[in-house]
Amino acid sequence: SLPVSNFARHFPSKTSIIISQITTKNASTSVTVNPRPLRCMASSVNEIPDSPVTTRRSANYQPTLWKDDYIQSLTSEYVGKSYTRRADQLKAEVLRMFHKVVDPLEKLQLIDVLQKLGLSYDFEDEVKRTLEVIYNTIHRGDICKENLYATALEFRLLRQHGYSVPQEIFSIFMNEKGKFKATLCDDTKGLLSLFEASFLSIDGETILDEAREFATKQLEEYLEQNQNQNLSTYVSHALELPLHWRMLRLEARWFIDTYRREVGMNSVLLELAELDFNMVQAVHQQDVKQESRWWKSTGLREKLYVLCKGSVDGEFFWTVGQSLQPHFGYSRRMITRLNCLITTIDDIYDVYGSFDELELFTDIIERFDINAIDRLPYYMQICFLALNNFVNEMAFDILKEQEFNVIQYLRKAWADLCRSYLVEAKWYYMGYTPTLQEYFQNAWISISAPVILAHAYCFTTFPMTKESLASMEENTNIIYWSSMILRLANDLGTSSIELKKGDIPKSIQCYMNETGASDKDAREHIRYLISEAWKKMNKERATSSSFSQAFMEYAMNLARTAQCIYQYGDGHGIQDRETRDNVLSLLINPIPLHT
Ligand code: 0FV
Ligand code: MN
Ligand code: MN
Ligand code: MN
Ligand code: MN
Repeated sequence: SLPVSNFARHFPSKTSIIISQITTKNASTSVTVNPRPLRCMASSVNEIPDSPVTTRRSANYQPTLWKDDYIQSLTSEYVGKSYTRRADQLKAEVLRMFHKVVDPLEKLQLIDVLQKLGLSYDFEDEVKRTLEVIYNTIHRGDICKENLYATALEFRLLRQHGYSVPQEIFSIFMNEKGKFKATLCDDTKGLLSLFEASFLSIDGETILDEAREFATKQLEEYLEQNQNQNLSTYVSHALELPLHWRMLRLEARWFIDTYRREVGMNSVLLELAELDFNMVQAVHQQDVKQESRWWKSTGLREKLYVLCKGSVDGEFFWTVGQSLQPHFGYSRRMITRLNCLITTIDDIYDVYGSFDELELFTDIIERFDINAIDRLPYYMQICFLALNNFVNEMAFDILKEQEFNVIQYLRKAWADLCRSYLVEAKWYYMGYTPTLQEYFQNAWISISAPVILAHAYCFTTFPMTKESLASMEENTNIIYWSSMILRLANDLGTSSIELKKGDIPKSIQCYMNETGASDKDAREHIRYLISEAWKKMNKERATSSSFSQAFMEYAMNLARTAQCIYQYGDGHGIQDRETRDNVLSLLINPIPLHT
């Protein structure tokens, strides 16, 4: 653990070290450096340290893409009776389809398309009933026979919906040596289906490991040889990120465009998907407008004199990844606030605050001691009160709705987060490179997912009781694995920039330091850890019964959102072109209707 006494010798409290010029280390060279420069001026706590003359570091984020004025100007025509009426007509038609289709494979395909179009939440009952029937007849083998595509589709959908289907369902496609048969190499559609199915594995399922390896290799070869085939669009999309790891709403936006061009597509499904997407977008726009107003009213951005990451459109993008259904407006709005607060406080610990300030802030957060806030610098007072108001408001709403008080539970989650932030700040000032294991012990908390999921738990658990809180505190596996994926994906996307700006070594650098691996190999290792973490998460979902389905979906969606946001780098802090396009297509631009 941390040699605190050693640390204290380097940095006695109430030091006044002024370092005006921060030297930046080149991230790709050595990462183990001895005591690092202070990141800003530490000042005695009685001064007002946030006056503009104080030399503080700023994270130098680009100005937020869209200011509040712009967000307030968003409008959508997709509100009102005429659209709801048309959507209801189309839904009725889809329901009739469910009854008309008798072939089990066709039913599975219908469910698959509905899910990819982002529509399945409207047909939960039909999907459930259909899969129940299919599950009960699975042993008859009348769906799949020797059809790899159908077997894998069935496997994926059943597992996704919580049915236990053994991996041995794929044995018939393997030879005596336990390898997939060479005759499958030309069945690209089947291989694609097998590839997607393999991501529902839990650890120890070697047939599925084999399946993923085999399918990946064959699909990569297919792509090399067939650039312009219709199927290659799907293959390259899958190889980029499997369906099980994708952010649902972004996938829907992509799939609608792809499906439109497909021969034999169903125009009823397409029209409903386009209409529904736009109508849900209109609901999301209202949420983001409301929360942008809230964010502006806290004044946090102006008070910090820095461009911190918090931009409501970006935070809301996270939110949509986690909670997309139109009727979850309250949780979406609160989670957006939560994201803004997390991002701001993370930046305070990472770059903005002096170490003395951070220690004090952590101490006050641990007790949520409202009486002590006069000891904080002004910008931290604002921040603490904004956080306090938020936590109180949420706890109040839950107390009112559920007659149960969660305030201590939420406060504890924040205290844990800030304590983990402080550990990283200490490491930073010590120039300390932890072992990978030591890093993870802290980093799964400092990524903030446990705080997010603590709040989400309150939205998704009915009734909220002493027992439900206890079972949450006993069984933290799903939270742990979801957090780990967020952390690992974040490190892949952000650590190079973070190191240049001055930050602690993240998982990639800890691993390099420990093993002597190259940056490339370390990243490969981190991606491997992500896929292992998914297996653990799949297992939790399959075996733990104490959580609501909604909560587990939430935990998985958080991981998915992270993987999409950090796919091309730091899509959160930097807002690269991909992120900009994603925000535009999810929140701003409706799908042009073709009817
Ligand atoms: C901070 O990213 C940040 F915004 C996080 C943790 C993403 C998840 C948060 C929300 C959904 C708002 P950054 O890379 O700065 O995090 P670390 O922990 O590396 O400082
Ligand atoms: Mn709908
Ligand atoms: Mn950070
Ligand atoms: Mn941080
Ligand atoms: Mn990071």
